[in-house]
Amino acid sequence: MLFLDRLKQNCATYADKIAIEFHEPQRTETVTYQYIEDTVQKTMAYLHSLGVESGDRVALQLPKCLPFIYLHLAIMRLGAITLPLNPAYPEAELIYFLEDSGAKLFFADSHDEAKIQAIADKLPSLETVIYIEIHPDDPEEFESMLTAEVDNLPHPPTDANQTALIFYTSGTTGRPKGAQITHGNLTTNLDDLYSAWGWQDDDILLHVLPIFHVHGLVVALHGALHAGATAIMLPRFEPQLALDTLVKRCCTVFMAVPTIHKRLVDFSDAENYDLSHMRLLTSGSDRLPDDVCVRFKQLYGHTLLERYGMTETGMNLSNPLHGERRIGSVGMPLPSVEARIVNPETDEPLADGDVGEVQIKGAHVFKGYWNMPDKTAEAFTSDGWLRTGDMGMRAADGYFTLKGRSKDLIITGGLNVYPPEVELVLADHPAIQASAVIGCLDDEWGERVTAIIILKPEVTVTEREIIHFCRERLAQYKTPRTVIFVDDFPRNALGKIQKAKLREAWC
Ligand code: MLC
Repeated sequence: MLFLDRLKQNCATYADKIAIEFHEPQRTETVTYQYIEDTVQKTMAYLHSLGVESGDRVALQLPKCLPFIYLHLAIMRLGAITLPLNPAYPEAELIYFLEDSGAKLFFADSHDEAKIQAIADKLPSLETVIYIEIHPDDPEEFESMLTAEVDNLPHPPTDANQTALIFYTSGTTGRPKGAQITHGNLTTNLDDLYSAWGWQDDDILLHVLPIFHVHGLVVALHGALHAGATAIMLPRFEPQLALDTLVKRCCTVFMAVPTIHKRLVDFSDAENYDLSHMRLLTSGSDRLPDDVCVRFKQLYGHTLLERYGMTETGMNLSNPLHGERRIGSVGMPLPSVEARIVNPETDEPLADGDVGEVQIKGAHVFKGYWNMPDKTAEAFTSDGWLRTGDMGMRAADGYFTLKGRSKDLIITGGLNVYPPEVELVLADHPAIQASAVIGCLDDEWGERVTAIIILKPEVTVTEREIIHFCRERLAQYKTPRTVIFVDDFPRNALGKIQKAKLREAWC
């Protein structure tokens, strides 16, 4: 049964049960499964009246809020495609995502109206922008836009291969690519996680992640709705509020990235929180440092369950719910996932214990990048394995361990940054002759985006100016935190910059 059908069924089975409790500083909004079903139907009718049809891309650049969730579910149920966008994207990135996806309809935060109007002439494909006023103290605002007339709605998609979502991922060689996630991909992965993580309808998830990524939207929020469970949502992560809520609301499940777990173990009042009622705390989106895992266990009594996923696939590997959660390992393939380690040059499988590229196969793997057939072809081997770009090894007992990346990807606070995207921006700076962007290890963020720069002769420019230049063109998390000026780069015989040597010298 496709995820959307299962959700509809849950809305009937658990009609009066709380599906989502959305906590704002001023108030908490509580919605039942029946309310979700009713509001999604009304949102479908509203979108339909705006001309949204199957296959259309509808962009959402909204803060974490209930209207985002209603819109997203209604878009998918109309057979259209949700395009979730990080609210941190500045104009230049926004233009690219909207134009590349060909979105006709865009829901934006009313606070961004002036910014979006200023770039309207650069968005020829976009037909309609709807500004939503997100009033934490007036939740009716969005609902008042909806029509009560819900007759004759189109049938939900039945084709598992139909695209449900496009997530833009940072580009390995330049511009970001739109990964198309199908209804079948979502369903397979949710079914896998339901059994692997023992989701139950009496689970209460504490949701602190952003909802414009796979982790927060698909794994956490869809996961709870798919299980008929309750999601308690906080607009953003804040250690004390998260811990208070875990305890007061008797949450059973928590999902986060290593930067968040690090902040929890560093929290000064940690020993005053008893989390013994919880059953599952997971970590993903970046490598969990061993010491954070060990300290978490000492302070909170739980061994974090580390798992491995990516935007293009959802979740691939996971430590077991019962059984050994091996520190430093991302566990074993989920039930419907095939994983292997290969020589990245030849795609030949390697023996257990050898380090090579992790490759993945399964019905959860995305169908391709939006309008980029060449990039899609490059992403797969001739026999259909996805090249993850992550290096790893498999132990004889089946546990996988990640060992870095074959590409120069930087992960900061659980968010991916590909250096070429930042280098492209730096190349536009009039004072810069050449740049190399690397990730330097960082206690809090995992890695810190660092730009090593060669200036043109006889120009001067400060670190601050370079950071400001990038900040205007890139989301905050992609903007270099440190800028280092050098006279030359270490290069190999082919003239390629040796980033490993730069990391050794400057990180
Ligand atoms: C915020 N900042 C970041 C950042 N997030 N910088 C680098 N990397 C990040 N990820 C900036 C802010 O803009 C601010 O900049 C400064 O850091 C301090 O901000 P903050 O208020 O302390 O940050 P906060 O809002 O608390 O956010 C930190 C965080 C958040 C870790 C809670 O980044 C987060 O929720 N990350 C989760 C990301 C995620 O969901 N990833 C999943 C991807 S899916 P300034 O300049 O103003 O000081 C995926 C697949 C899978 O990877 O397997 O899951």
